[in-house]
Amino acid sequence: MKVKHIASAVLVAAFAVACGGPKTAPVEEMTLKDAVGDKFLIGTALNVNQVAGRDTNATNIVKTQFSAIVPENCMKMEEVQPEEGKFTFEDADAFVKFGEENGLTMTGHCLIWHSQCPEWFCVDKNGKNVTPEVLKQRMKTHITTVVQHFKGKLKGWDVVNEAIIEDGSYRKSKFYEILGEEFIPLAFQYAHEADSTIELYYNDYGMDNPGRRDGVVKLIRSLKEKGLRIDAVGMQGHMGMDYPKIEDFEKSMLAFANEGVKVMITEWDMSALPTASRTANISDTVAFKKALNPYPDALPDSVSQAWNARMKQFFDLFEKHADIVDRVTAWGVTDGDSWKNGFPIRGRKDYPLLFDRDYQPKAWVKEVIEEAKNAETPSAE
Ligand code: 9MR
Repeated sequence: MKVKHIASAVLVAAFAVACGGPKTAPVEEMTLKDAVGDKFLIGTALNVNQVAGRDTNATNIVKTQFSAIVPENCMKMEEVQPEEGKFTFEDADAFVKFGEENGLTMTGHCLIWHSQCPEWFCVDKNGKNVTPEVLKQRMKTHITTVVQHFKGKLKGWDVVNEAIIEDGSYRKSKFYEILGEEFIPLAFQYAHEADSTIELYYNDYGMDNPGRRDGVVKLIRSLKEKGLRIDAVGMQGHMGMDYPKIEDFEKSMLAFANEGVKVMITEWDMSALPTASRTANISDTVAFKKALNPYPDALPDSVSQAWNARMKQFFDLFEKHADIVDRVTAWGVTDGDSWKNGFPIRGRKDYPLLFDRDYQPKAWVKEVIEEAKNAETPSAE
């Protein structure tokens, strides 16, 4: 069942009407989470500055506009177990404290991922791959310790991140090299054994791709056939102005839901810059650099309008499928926080998030709030 978010502004309005107050509800204060209501959780990733309280403008946005949070980095493998047996939960604990103090639903990200995995994890002292038995033991210890540490605090975990590639086959990571396909069911099994109440998710990017879509569908089926728990698929929403196609993204949402899991739009951002390959050479020429970083001062109106329209189209898609979507999470609070400023080319200025560098909501966010206000405001007759 979905968590019912109480729309504070709507409550104020109802109170005013019940007390014989003005008929026009004081809905100016309506925020994004109020506007989304109980359709799905609306979340954001938090970075360590925000977790440490060093960016109060951003944390004020989080407290008022969002109903859910996920740690951008501080629960990843290399952060919580940098050396074997040495667990460090300081930042992650601060994240949880912030979430608890502000009544936010929290997701853990992530238990097993080939990236941001500490170097020691899959190799022995000589740098050789460990045996399957050793890797299983290390996975079990990591997952058990981390899941149990946060028991009762989080709603769910991204158990495995980014393990299927575009042709639907398995990424040839160290985990796959050593354990084969078995590493995924094992990770889900260990997580469930550590906390049988916690929701378990598989999370990946480029989910509009038909090959990856089929691969993930197969994965869900195989986990279910083994009797393992999987509650949702996280569809990372790293987008650009020319990808993904809405229809392809929608097809994947429906394909996953059809397998009996919920869908979460995780890591949502949309680059407003020209799509560049990560192999592009920034040192090429001044003209080349300018072409790839075309808006170092501000986004021109025409680009901003196109960007806002495309974000709104995707948001409308998520609302259209609110029956299968459990959460929509932006990958950062403001444009200045986004990893997209450094990827795939360092030093670009991008504009991919829901709030700008001045902590103001983007036009499409205001539009969503306006639409909700109009739907809630009693008519003035
Ligand atoms: O946003 C994260 C960035 O700060 C880190 O440097 C990066 C390291 O790989 O990870 C970023 O988040 C990633 C997420 O954990 C998994 N999906 C892709 C995200 C963007 O790279």
